Amino acid sequence: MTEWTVDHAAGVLLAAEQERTDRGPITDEWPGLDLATAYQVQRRLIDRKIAAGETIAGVKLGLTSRAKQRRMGIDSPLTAWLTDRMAVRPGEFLDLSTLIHPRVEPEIVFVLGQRLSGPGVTAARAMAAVSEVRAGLEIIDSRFADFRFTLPDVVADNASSARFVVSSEAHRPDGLALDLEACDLEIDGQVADSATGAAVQGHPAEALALAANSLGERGIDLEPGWIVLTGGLTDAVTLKPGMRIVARFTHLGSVVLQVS
Ligand code: OOG
Ligand code: MG
Repeated sequence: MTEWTVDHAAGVLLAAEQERTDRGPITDEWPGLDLATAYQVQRRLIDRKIAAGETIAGVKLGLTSRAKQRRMGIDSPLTAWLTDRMAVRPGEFLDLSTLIHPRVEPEIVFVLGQRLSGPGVTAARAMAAVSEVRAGLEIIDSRFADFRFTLPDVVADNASSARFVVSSEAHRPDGLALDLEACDLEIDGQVADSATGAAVQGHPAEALALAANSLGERGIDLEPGWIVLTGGLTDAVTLKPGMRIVARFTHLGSVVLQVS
């Protein structure tokens, strides 16, 4: 019998990512995996990536919209880590053979100009720390078969993080009504889904505050220069070879991903 530990779980998830194989939920084999331990697994996994030369690019929120919560059957938002190795330039081709079963989702992205230390961060304070707002696409790739997982599983798996694209166009936050900001998700020229920023916790600034507060409880600050992905606005779409995906926003501009 396997002795499940934080270290073992991190190793299992890293191996699945490297070998591009999916597996059953960890909680099937380790029912004792609770949320706090799952965040330790997530941290261990990132520490191993850092030891292997990756650097932290920022953080992401997951399951902040009803569309995502409904689809995944989990109604609590979570946080996870982004590294430099996950960044894909806008318009760059994504090679599907490097991933397991990737899906894409449009997101509103913040770049931080100031440190944010929770708990106690309000949406207004969070927004004041933002230097830029950008359009984004996140490519998620659960290490669990069929994206079937419980909350501790998906937390341990760094919230299915795989790749992300951030628009080169940047906007100052003042004057933007991000709850009203609309986004069409276009697949090969057809609008597949659409939403407004209000889909994410009522306002993306609430999602940023949530990240600052939940990381703050674990003694982690959000650092200047970090990117924050505020969570999928719509349900995610499965990527297929040759697809061209555009997240087209009303004021933030567009961001494109090409699949090879
Ligand atoms: C979990 C990751 C969720 C989001 O933006 O809601 C996420 C998943 O759906 O596999 O990235
Ligand atoms: Mg996401």
